[in-house]
Amino acid sequence: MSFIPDVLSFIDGRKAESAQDWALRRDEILELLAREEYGFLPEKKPVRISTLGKNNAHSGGRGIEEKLELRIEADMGPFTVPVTLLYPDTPEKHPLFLYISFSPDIYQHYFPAETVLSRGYAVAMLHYTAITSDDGDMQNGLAGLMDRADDGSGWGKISLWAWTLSRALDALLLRDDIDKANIAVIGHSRLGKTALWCGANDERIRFVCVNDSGCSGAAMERCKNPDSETAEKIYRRFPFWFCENYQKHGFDVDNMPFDQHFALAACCPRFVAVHSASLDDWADPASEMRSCLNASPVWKLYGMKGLDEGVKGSLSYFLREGTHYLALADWTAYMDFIEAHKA
Ligand code: GTR
Repeated sequence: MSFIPDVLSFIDGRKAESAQDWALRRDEILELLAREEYGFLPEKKPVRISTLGKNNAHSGGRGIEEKLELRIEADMGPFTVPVTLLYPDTPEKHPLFLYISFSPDIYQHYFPAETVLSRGYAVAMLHYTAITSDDGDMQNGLAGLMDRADDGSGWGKISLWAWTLSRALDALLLRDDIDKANIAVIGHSRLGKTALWCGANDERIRFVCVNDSGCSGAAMERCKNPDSETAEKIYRRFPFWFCENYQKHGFDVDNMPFDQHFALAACCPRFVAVHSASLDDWADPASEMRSCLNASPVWKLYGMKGLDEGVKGSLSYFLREGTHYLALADWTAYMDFIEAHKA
């Protein structure tokens, strides 16, 4: 069993003992994860959003679908990203899911539109490769228009996708039909890693829904199931998801100054739901749960419950039967979690 870095211990050895201490320790953790794993997020940029079209009869008239265009003033010129906004055709403000999606189409197997609408939620969907391609082309899409540090700590693609979700939120929060206190972010697999990193950084997001995110997501990198993905394996196949500094850690996991429970803890004192699938050995459910347990002490500084005190904690873990997937059962459990902790 290798040494597990303590989420509460500052780099200088002091221990966070209060909510005030945690705010500082959280900054340290975000800096560490940015510099050593995902790469630093770009600075905030101005955005504008416009409506291109509207369908008032989504899901048999239950929902309204708006086709939006998010315009980001990137370092080297403007860039536009399509956003699909779906919301119930009812007068009250809607809690919002920021959903980073594998598909450009809102009609897709990972998204149960009618169920989500019937529970009163709005969903803003961004298609991840409309932001930048899922490969090592650092000139594609938005990536080609953003400055990037060349010292090994420049943003990887996960950081750029996560950052764009926050820019979409900048614009969406200006609408008066969104319940600003109840914003969630959700993503599956590589986009679960993205949702986690976005939620860790963006304090406007109250609920961080991390689906089957595995390696470099919710799963601890130390002591993994040998059949699962490790930092070394992921860096060999997908170096562009990360910053270059991550490579050295992949080959020396036992000595990394962090592990993935740091990313979960960085969401505290907000709310995190980690989901795994029982047959998803590659993501390693046991390591995803261990990470929740290791992050839990942080919530106690706020008088909140972590995972160790039951599923109604502010950090929750859910194991769905089945394979790697973002299922209706996952969405339902995320919405139950949100309803238990709504502002
Ligand atoms: C796999 C990758 C995982 C996971 C998955 C996905 O190939 O090894 O880390 O992200 O892709 O995103 O579907």
